[in-house]
Amino acid sequence: MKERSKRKPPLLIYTDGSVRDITGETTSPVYTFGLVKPHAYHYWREIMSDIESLSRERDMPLVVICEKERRVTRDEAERHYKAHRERIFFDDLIRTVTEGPTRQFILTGSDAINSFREIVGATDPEAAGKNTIRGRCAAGKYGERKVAVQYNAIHGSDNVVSLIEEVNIHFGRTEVNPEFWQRVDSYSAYLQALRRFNPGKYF
Ligand code: RTP
Ligand code: MG
Repeated sequence: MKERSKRKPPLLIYTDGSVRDITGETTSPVYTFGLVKPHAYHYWREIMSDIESLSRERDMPLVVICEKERRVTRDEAERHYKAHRERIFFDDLIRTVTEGPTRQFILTGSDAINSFREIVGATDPEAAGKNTIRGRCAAGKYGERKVAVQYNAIHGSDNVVSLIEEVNIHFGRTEVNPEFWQRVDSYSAYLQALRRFNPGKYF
């Protein structure tokens, strides 16, 4: 008798960047990307430790698989934030993310993208929950708080499409393990196929 295929059902990537399995159940890659912004760089150790403890408290542990210090170039910042190119705050945003070193990292964990975004908190630190990185930023834990929303301490990929783009901007092939790139590249290839065969329907 023919052995049944043990392959998992295909995942579909939707226009909002979410990933769902064949049953429509939302799932998410096991990796995500984050970056401590220059104004909070001095406090990166506290921030990384808070990410670890906040994720454990929420019962969705996130573990760092790779991290480094790097000053983001203007070109990298513009590609990273290209979705905001037409926004009035774009120049300020590029300036604040390039004005000093950043701490960049890749996390792994179940539903990593969404879990991490939960810990990061709302874009405006004043609106972020107390037990989030941005909420703690508003409370002055990571240095003096500045009024502009650009000073929100941290970035986190918000969906699988931005994850693919961002890790390709910020990390080289030899900087992260092959399993990671294998996963990222398979999502990437799948997205390209979707775009080719279903123009307009998917990313
Ligand atoms: P991020 O990409 O940095 O993780 O932030 P986010 O997803 O929470 O927010 P997003 O809408 O992607 O905005 C990107 C960054 O732009 C700055 N921003 N300024 N002045 C404003 O109204 C404004 N809105 C957004 C913030 O630095 C935000 O992190
Ligand atoms: Mg964003």
